Amino acid sequence: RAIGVLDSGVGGLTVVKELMRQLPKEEIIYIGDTERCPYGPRPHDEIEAYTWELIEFLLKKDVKMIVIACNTATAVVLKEARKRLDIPVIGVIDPGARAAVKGTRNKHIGVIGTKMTIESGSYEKALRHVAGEVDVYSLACPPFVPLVEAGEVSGDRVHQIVEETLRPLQSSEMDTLILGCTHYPILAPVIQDVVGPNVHLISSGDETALEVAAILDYQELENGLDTVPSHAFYATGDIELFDRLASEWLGRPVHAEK
Ligand code: DGN
Repeated sequence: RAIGVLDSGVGGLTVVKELMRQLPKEEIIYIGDTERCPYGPRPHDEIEAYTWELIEFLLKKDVKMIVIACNTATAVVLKEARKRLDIPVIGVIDPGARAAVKGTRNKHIGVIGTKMTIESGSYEKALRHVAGEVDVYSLACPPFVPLVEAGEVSGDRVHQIVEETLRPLQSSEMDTLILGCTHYPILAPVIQDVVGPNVHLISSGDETALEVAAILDYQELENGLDTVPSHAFYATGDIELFDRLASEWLGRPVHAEK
């Protein structure tokens, strides 16, 4: 049985990439709701309803575990999904917070994400839970997801938008910045350029994949793979655009189904 992964669009592929790297034997079924992306600015109830539709879709595919590879959906649905489903459900917020706490030296941590994620205060809660006293600087970055969904991730215009959006964090003392939206790692080179080399960027994919491996009790490969798992990708919007972005990001050809 496969691991089911969902996101509001292509952002969850940053988690998929880590899953493929750390758990190469596992088959993945991915659904990206590109048609209705972004979720971030939507009302709570709408995000909840849409996320449940994605979960139902994955359950019909008989997945053995669900990874909510979207911070926004994690903030809204994770708790309830854990209660209702009888398979493991993993979110990306706790893993992201853990990775940040491991990485920070001065305990000044920045968090960027969608409006919903930032307003939910989920990262503050998770960070304080793991680390006790920390200084947290949170900022919603609404322009970022549409850039990534459009495949516009480098160049002067993007640099300028990222710089303007991140300006409120300039005066902070953060040494670590959580990319609290799974779309943002795709913009990481530009974000790193803007915040400078002394700020350590955290993507939740790495730590999330570790958690998945622990739950599945995943055994490292000794002699490589006999058979390569066949992954399946689904998107609700433009398939050609999804295939292009997914193939580029994952470094292998992706042919999604509508
Ligand atoms: N990738 C989603 C997240 O991590 O929050 C957000 C994308 C969106 O719908 N705005």
